[in-house]
Amino acid sequence: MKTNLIKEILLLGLLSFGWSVSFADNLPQGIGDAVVQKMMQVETPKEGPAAVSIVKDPTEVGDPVGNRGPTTVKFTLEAKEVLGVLDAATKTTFKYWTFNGTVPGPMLRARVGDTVEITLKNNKNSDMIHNVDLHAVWGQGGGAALTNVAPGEEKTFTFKATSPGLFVYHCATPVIPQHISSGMYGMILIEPAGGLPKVDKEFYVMQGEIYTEGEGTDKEFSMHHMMDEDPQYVVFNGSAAALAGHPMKAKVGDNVRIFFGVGGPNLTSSFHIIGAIFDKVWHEGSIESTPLTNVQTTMVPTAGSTIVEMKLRVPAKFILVDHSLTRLQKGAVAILQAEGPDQPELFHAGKAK
Ligand SMILES: [Cu+2]
Repeated sequence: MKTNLIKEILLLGLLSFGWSVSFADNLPQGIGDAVVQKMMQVETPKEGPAAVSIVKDPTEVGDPVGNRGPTTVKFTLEAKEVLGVLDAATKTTFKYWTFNGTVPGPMLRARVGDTVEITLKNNKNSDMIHNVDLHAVWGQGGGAALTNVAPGEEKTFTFKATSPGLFVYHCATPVIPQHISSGMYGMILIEPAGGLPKVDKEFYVMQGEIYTEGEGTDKEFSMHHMMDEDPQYVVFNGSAAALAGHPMKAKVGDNVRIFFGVGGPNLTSSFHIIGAIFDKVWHEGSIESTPLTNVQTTMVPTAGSTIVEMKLRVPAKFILVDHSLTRLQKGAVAILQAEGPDQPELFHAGKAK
């Protein structure tokens, strides 16, 4: 956020367009290395005396359902209000409202035909009432009315997973966009019969925007900016540039699947990975549809999702962005790092051989 770091990431991203070079390794000797090193240093979340990291580890994707039949599955979510690190580079904090202490909340996985029992607890230290609306639900409010919980309370409801897909869940307590913006969103994957095909790596990334005011480093929620749909931060997994400092790692040749969703509450994402092409896109998380193939950028609406897959063909630090790139400067950036031998038949410096 308005830091040299973000500017440098943006610069590198643009360099990789304009000069047709990879993110760092093919930059002039020393420049790329220095920037990456700086990025690693600066973006390591520094937990202050009170603020904690709320960043969801993108490798925590839940347990695949595999080939089992329908059963009953039970999930417990806990609403927790925590002072979190909003931007580690500037030591900025924000009072997040979360499911289970992270943004996004946990990725839940069930199978079509499952009976799904959802328990929502509200931590006794909370100030607010919370609830949960899951878009995978056929039922009033997606469960919101049945899960209104005051601090210290818990409530349970049960639904039938009728429809496969990747669905957003979020708090739906008024002012609803404030609860979402403050971090109360996540996704539930309803897998089709037989489960999803195995891939080498799966990742879980969600975009959201945060509306803040205040001159110091302790930012407060801004109703004014939210009503204007004018976010000060746009983030992947809750915190500015957090996933740039902690790359998602894979190897050249790996088939990678990303579960990407938008919590919002207001912005549609133009999801793109700089230096890569999506082999397959299940648009809007519609798992049983025929995927789009060979896609550069895919639109993901607020409270919507996408599933993308690609084989990582070359070593690179691939940069995940919302290609409305001003939002990169507001914090929406992540790195998918593929390690392995160079593939000069696909990509190399200099003239064609
Ligand atoms: Cu809430």
